[in-house]
Amino acid sequence: MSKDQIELSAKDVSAVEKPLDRARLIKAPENFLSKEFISDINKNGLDENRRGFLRKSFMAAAAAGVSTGQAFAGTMPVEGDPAILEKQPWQTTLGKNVATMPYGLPSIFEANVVRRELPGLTRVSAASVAFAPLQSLFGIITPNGLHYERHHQGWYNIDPNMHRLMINGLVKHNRVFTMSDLMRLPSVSRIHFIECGANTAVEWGNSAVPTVQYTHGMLSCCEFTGVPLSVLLEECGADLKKGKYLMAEGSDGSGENRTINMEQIDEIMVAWAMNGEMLRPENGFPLRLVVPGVQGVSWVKWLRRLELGDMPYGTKDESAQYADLMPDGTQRQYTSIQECKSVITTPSGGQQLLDKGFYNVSGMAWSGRGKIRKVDVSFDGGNNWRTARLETPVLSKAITRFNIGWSWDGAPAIIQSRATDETGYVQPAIKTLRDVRGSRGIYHNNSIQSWKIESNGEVSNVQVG
Ligand SMILES: Nc1nc2c(c(=O)[nH]1)N[C@H]1C(S)=C(S)[C@@H](COP(=O)(O)O)O[C@H]1N2
Ligand SMILES: [Mo]
Repeated sequence: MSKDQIELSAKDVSAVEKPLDRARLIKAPENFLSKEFISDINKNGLDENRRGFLRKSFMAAAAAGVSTGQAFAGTMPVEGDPAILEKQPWQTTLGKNVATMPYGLPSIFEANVVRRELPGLTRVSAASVAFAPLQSLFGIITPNGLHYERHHQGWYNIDPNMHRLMINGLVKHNRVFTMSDLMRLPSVSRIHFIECGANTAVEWGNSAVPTVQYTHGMLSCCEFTGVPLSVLLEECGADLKKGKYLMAEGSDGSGENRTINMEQIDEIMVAWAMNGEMLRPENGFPLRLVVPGVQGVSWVKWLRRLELGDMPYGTKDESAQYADLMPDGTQRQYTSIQECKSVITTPSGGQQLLDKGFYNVSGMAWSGRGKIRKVDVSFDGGNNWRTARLETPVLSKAITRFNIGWSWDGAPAIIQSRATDETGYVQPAIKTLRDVRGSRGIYHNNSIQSWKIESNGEVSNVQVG
């Protein structure tokens, strides 16, 4: 069994702590909204015109003397509310000095928003996975401290002065670059997602884990800065006629040698920065490969060597891991592109809707083949679909944020999202994927995720169709 194989039992699942990221699900009063209005939102969404309509109905209700203290997304002032009437310490004392926190940290009230290891997934020595808390993220950028982590042999604090990148193979001149050499070259900055090929592997089983952090949290999206691979290869006089494959090697104990198909060369970068600062040690400081659209394992961290060759290298790591064992017994290897996928992150498993009424349903969509064209959302287990609003920017091979208004009537519901990318490819149902892949593979699951909402508002992980 490979290190990435994920095994879960019922016992493990109950041991998984439920993240209490519930405060984000704002209790929205319902009596203010008419039945017709709710059904209109659910059918047609909430656009600018309807927001105007909403304001008008609010004023009409006020004029009619109807109890309207309850605004659309807020609550009625409570008589004697200390949060309004009493002065708080932050109004009556001095604040902290500027330099008390030279490197800024999140509010202490965000202490629950952390990367988590999956109980039940065995940690093999220093090899490990920590999942990003997708349920607590906004927009499309993953903050550096919450980027997921996947190490085959732990992470290191590498001294950048002692770090070298060697380029050899089918090149005129073998070259060695120091970090200072690299950072003098023309650089580019691009926003891209990275997703482990084993992301959502647990869902090949039977909705084994409770939260989106564990179902989809081997996913992040950042702005990377570095030098395009093409610039480096030109420096070395690469033979791009013969050199069709690149072997990337990391400085860690695992080496993580991977063959990369040179068809992707235009977009590949050798990067040192992530979201405006140097890479974090756990994400490859001082240098990592960025291979947009391709599964995380090819994004070799602590990058020390690139070799240009005329055949796939077939290294130990790539023959054993991230290859899909197909029903006919063959292995689908070098399946590197991460196909179009999406997931609703709010509301999602482990959260609870506090009351009936309006909610902003929000999620992420991405495709290794380009831009997201469309995301449809179903609130009835896939019978009816409405198109969600895509937030800008919609970038190629990056996460796209989608939002859609929904008014929950208090009845049990199953919510799902289904993304389509610019090639026209549509994210499949789990059954469709199983019919092709069988039950022996664990990687590359891009199927539709379903969340069940109970009548008490609790949200859990289920599989439908
Ligand atoms: N050198 C090296 N590179 C590596 C790995 C590793 O263990 N060693 N893990 C790979 C895997 S499997 C993934 S999914 C990504 C994870 O990147 P992250 O830890 O920055 O999220 O890095 C890849 N690059
Ligand atoms: Mo991975």
